[in-house]
Amino acid sequence: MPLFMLLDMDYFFAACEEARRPELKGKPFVVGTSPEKDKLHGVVQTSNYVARQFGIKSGMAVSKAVALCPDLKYSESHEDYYEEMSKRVMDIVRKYGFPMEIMSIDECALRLGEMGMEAAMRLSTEIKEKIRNETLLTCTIGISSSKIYAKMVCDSAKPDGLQGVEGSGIVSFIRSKEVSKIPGIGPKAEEELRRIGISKIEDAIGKSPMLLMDRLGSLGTFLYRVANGLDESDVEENYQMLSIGRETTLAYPPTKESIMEAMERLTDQTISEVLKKKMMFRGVSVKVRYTDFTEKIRSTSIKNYTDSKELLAKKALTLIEGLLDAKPVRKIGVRVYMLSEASGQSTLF
Ligand code: TTP
Ligand code: MG
Repeated sequence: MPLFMLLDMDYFFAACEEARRPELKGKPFVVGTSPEKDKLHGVVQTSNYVARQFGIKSGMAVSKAVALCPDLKYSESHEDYYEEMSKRVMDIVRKYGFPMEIMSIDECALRLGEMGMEAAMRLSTEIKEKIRNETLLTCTIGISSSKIYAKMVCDSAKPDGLQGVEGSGIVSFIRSKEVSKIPGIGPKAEEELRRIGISKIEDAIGKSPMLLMDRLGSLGTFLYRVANGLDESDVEENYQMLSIGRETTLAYPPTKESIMEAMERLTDQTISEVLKKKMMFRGVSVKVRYTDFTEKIRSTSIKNYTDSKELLAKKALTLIEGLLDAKPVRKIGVRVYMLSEASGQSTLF
């Protein structure tokens, strides 16, 4: 059975600040959205594990966090620096050469294949050490038989953890957890499920897929599969090493028009770069970062190599359509991959 690895950085933004300001280590500490002098108006982006002991959480008003912990240290957010640290971490992981999906600024998944649990654990130990040595940051790694199961294992091994759960053990590992521990099951779905008597994952085991689908649509089918140990979620390779693309941060609040304008600009810039490098591409991907820093990437492939701006624009717009309604968007990116030299001879993949 193939294995999957999910790696998520521990208290990422706060850990990045601690890495360059060691005096913060061991003290309760948050990174928030407002400037230092106006911190009480901000929202907590993340907190270190000392601050979490006071009940402080991401998304909480900083004023409330300070009320919970009067000695709380605060830093305003430095997004460019976290991006840079993220890139360093992702580059370390990518060099191992496994099919890789970057899931957010601090999280990625690898398809390890049929290597066996022992080798997967050894590899994970090595990756954790390398990241710690090169960036001073810790992460947690979960290994299991699908991407979703690996994520759930990772979540419960935090912080600075490493855990593997083989295929046969995954149902007993997840069954006593709340349904909200399944990535994708949010507060609305949780409420809907409570109404039919499901609050823990085990409550969903054996429930008819029809009933779950009736209540939650495709999310119901997903829950049925996850709860019964049938999930096969795979790594969706994105942002390959050999790729060309551009990203931009949008003015707040973004409008449909400003997003479309930015998309046109990014498409133009990407194609100029493709033409300058005398390349053609078959893969197109689009990335959206929401204001809460979660990210989504959608990719598609084209049958034949191309350098057409119109085709790129059409594919990129179709991909981004599905990503705009969920939450306010902060940043978007367009990227092409599966590159080939325009002479048509040598393929780089
Ligand atoms: P997470 O991985 O969810 O959280 P974390 O890395 O801070 O802590 P953990 O050890 O539990 O993984 O998110 C990654 C970064 O994204 C986080 O450091 C800050 C940012 N973020 C926000 O800005 N707002 C939010 O609501 C959340 C959840 C995260
Ligand atoms: Mg994290």
